[in-house]
Amino acid sequence: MIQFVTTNEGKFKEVFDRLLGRGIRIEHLDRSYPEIQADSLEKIVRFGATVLDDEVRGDYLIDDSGLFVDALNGFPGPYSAYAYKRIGSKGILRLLEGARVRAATFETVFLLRKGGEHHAFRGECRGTIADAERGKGGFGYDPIFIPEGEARTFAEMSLKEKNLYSHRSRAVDALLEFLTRGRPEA
Ligand code: ITT
Repeated sequence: MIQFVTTNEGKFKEVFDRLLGRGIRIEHLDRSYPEIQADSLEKIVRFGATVLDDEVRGDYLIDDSGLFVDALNGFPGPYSAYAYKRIGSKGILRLLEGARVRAATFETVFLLRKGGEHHAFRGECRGTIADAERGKGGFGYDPIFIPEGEARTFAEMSLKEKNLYSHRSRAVDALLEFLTRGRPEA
C-alpha cells in the first residue's frame, strides 16, 4: 500500500479518485515534511524524500505543485505555498491588474519511493488566470485558474472534471504508466 504524505486533503482526494479508478488504493498520511526553497519543484520533493526516508516505513508518494504565471516570470512557482499564505489568490489577481498576457502553467512533481528507490513524475496544465475568483470547489488557487480548452475555473468544476485536465492528474498518468508497466490494463 502506497501512503500519500500530504497535509492537503484536496490533493489526496484527487489522486485517490484517479488511482481507485484503476484499482489501486492509497492511504493518506497527514503530516508535513521540510520543504526547502529551491528553483524547481523536483529539488523540493527530492530533499523532502531524504527526510521522509528515515521516518516513513514502506512505499510513499509526495507531491509538490506550483502555479507559474508567465507575466510574473514564473512567480510564484516553487514559492506557491508561501505566496498563497501571504497574498492568496487575490494577491495574484492584484499583481496581474492591467496585464495583457494572463497565461500560466500549473505543475506537479510527484516523488514515489517504491522498494527503496526514488522515482519522479511530472504533469502540467496550461491555462489562464481569471479576472476574478470564481467557484467554490477545489482548493488553493483553483478559483483563479482556467485550464486551456475550458471557460470555467477549476473551482467551478467537480473533482472528476478537474481530473480531466489537471497537472496533478497528468502526473498520475505518468505514475500509473510506471505502476502498471508489465501488468495487464485495468
Ligand atoms: P503538502 O506540501 O503538505 O502536500 P501544500 O498545500 O503545502 O501541501 P504545495 O506546497 O505543493 O502543497 O502547494 C503549493 C501551493 O499551491 C498551496 O498553496 C496549494 O494550495 C496550491 N496548489 C497546489 N496544487 C493546487 C491545485 O491543484 N489547485 C490549486 N492550488 C493548488
